[in-house]
Amino acid sequence: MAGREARLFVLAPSHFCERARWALDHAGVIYREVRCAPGPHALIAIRLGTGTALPILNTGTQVIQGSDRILTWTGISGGDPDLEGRFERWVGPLVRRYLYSALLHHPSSKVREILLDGVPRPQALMGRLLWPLTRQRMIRGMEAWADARPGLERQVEAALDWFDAQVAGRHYLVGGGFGRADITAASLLAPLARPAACPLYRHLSLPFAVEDALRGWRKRRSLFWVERIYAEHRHSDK
Ligand SMILES: N[C@@H](CCC(=O)N[C@@H](CS)C(=O)NCC(=O)O)C(=O)O
Repeated sequence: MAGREARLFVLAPSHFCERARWALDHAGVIYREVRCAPGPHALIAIRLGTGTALPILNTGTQVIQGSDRILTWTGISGGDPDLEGRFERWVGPLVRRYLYSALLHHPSSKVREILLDGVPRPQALMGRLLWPLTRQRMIRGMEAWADARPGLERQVEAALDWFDAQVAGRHYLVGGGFGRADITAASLLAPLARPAACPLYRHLSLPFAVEDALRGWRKRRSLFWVERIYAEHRHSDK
């Protein structure tokens, strides 16, 4: 990577992007975060990688797409492929779908502003113009329909029941030290726990019923664990 600046392409509030960002920070990688607007992000991702999903890390010599691959590239130990796979395929997408089923239908949610936070001005302008279309695509793509929310809430409860059991009596998920499984679980649950290190999640305005659910869940062992792991191990304000 000598002489070339690594760049991490993200969607600002994405928890998969936070997983990659945390891994890079923890591994001490020097990089610049490049925030993309939803909509225009697809062109950037296609140009760099395959498909439209972020995060993508461009090290200067390599392009690595996906938070799992980026974590692997950092070499951080303490992985648990089964648990991380469940987070990647089940818990992460479910948390996202649940929150977007509220945010994309709540006029004062500030979701568009949060998605455009820190995006360079010309691209943010394009993101704003394209927003009605992007919003529809997001709803369709994630099946984040407003009337799906109660069912999704029950599914999130079930996921938290499962993870409550995983963290019972444990400080870390693998062995006696902090590692990649902890980064995976904590980052993908961060939108529910809203730790201080993730200020964007605190700026969203959620409908009362969702705010109420989140308040109740914060007392759970799993989200308490997320808050603690963030407080003890997330030392960057990026
Ligand atoms: N498994 C992937 C998931 C990445 C992902 O779903 N990224 C979302 C943001 S949370 C995204 O870029 N969505 C827009 C798109 O796919 O076009 C990873 O770990 O990176």
